Amino acid sequence: FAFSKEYPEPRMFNTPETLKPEYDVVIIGGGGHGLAAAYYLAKEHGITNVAVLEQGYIGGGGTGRNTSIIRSNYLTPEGARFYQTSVDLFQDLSRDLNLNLFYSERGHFTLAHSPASLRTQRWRAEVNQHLGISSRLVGPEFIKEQIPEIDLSCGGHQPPIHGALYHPPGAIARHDAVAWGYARGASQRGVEIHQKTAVTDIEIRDGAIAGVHTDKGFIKTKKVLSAVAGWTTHITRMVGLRTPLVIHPLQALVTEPVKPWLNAIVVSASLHVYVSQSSRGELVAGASLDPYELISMRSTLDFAEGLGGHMLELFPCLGEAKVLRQWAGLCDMTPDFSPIMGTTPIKGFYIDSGWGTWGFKATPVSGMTMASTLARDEDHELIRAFNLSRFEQFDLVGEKGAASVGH
Ligand code: PYC
Repeated sequence: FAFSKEYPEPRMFNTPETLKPEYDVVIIGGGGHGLAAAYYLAKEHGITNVAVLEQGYIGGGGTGRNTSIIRSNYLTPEGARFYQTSVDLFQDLSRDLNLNLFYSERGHFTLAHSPASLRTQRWRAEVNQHLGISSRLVGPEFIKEQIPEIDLSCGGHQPPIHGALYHPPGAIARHDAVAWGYARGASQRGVEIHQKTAVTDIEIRDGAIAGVHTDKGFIKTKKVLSAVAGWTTHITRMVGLRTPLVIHPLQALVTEPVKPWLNAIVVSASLHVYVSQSSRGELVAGASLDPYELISMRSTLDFAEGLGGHMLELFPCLGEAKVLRQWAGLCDMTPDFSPIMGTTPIKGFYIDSGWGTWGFKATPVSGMTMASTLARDEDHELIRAFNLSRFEQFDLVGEKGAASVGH
């Protein structure tokens, strides 16, 4: 992907020094979701008088901290349709953004270590196939053929691998580049991106959004989108909205880079491991959520030890691999493992949250659907089921295809 003449300097995005007194839309959060919403607002709806406010730097939150897995093998019809639209958008995104996102289709294996788990994976495969999603049950021979380095006996320390749910379109991408690409595309269309700009309060008059207070002054606006993984409850308190969100850290690590050997994305819910090899050669891996509520991005030895042990049970060849770095991100967890998206009881206040452990893969579709929702002031049909109101209507979307969580 060469930079074309159409995309002259600056190489990535404009960084205006000062805020304007008024915008049509203010987006709080310069992660993938906020930037994607800004991009589609400008590209699809011609709404360009938009400010994205980011308290840190773009892509520095959940977008840059996830393990970059993209898949659509979910279990609810609402979730599967939504994430499949995201996979479709991702497949064309490098071309759309004119930036190489290193999108790489790898095939995604969810391992089953017991007959009971195999039954669950078969159920998932049936639901996926019914919804037109490429996904099937495979046996140990197929797994070994595709991933010769795997130890199907798990070293005898864990129940052996009985089979897996195989999802061929499962992919990874360079997550930072997704944020940069959306930022650049939005900026080229007139959106302003203000980093190091914190929102301190939100002004409501007569039940409608009137403006946003920031550490750089007040901005008038009638529409605000909150797209701030980990900080949603901080923002919703400013407008007096209650959500059922609780925040847990999720940790991850990468090893030193090694020659490419692991093609697939491998997930074992029983061993609390998911691992893939990045385009740089690092093994990118993670486990379950930390089991306590906490707003902190510290990482722990406990996590690295536990994950390291389980990775060796699956891949004994990693005995000499060194961990290069580890980190944590913040997850807004919902009780039903589906996101909270769309309009709210406050006129002009929109929410894109509850991204738990499933947010990166939804970046394009959340941007597209939230942009439509803001432009039309009506929930896009793909996100209707995810509206905050489902919690008072007892109409949850129990998503058992979510990863890194205990169901
Ligand atoms: O949804 O595939 C996923 C995932 C993997 C790690 C965290 N979430």
